[in-house]
Amino acid sequence: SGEALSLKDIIIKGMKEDAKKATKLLLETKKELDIVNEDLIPALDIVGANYEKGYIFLPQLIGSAETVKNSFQVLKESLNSTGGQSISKGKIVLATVKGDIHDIGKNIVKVILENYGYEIIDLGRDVPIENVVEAARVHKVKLVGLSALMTTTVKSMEETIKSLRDNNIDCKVFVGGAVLNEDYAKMIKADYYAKDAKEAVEIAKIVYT
Ligand code: B1M
Repeated sequence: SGEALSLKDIIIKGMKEDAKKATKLLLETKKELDIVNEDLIPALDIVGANYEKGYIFLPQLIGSAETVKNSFQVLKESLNSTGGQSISKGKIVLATVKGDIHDIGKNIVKVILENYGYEIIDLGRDVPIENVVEAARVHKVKLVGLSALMTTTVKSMEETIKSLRDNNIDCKVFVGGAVLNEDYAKMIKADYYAKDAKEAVEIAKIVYT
């Protein structure tokens, strides 16, 4: 008995099995993106801070990440059943940069962009620089999106952008991830910075009109 735990608590505690049910319940009163911004991300911020302070360790961090994946699975299904255009508005290459395995944020951006009608070529995470260049070339995309979550991997983000330029790939690059901001994005010579998935959609609209 007792009160049901909130989705945030479920994520913080890493209760994988309870995530789907709690997410479905929340969907009765809230929109998908609001759940991402008001529940998923704040919960992971707490988990990240607890990890940094040494209150929790890697297994708990992984447990919370897996709980979020289960929750996001439900949100994704919900989004796909409501939206989704059939005609592609344009192709976009997405990747989490070399050395970085954090892909929850990138996957959210992917689902939202797809929902707005863009075709996503998802290269995954820890993606070698040459794979990004090759994919941008082969698919002739006008837009490449890169994600990085660690101060150490912003460096490989910069190198990936440089390599796209050096190889004369004619595309715009947008970047995102918790360690970045507008100034940093400019410094590593990205064309655009996206704070979240909504801003990624705004950028796609600018590039593909
Ligand atoms: Co890691 N991790 N982690 N981690 N992890 C962080 C990033 C950290 C800040 C935690 C901390 O110490 N406070 C820290 C980095 C410190 C730093 O560099 N300053 C850290 C560390 C150290 C590590 C390891 C090294 C731990 C270890 O092994 N000892 C290791 C990294 C290994 C590697 O990459 N080589 C590691 C591993 C992991 C897990 C595997 C357990 C898991 C990731 C699971 C996965 O992604 N599949 C994990 C998690 C979950 C986190 C935290 C807690 C949460 C990240 C997250 O998913 N946030 C994180 C702390 C934190 O961020 N508070 C942390 C939610 C997500 C929706 O937000 O990705 O920011 P975010 O995306 C947002 C926006 O930023 C934006 O839109 C999204 C939606 O709004 N956005 C984009 C993101 N990408 C975008 C791209 C775009 C546009 C917008 O266009 C292309």
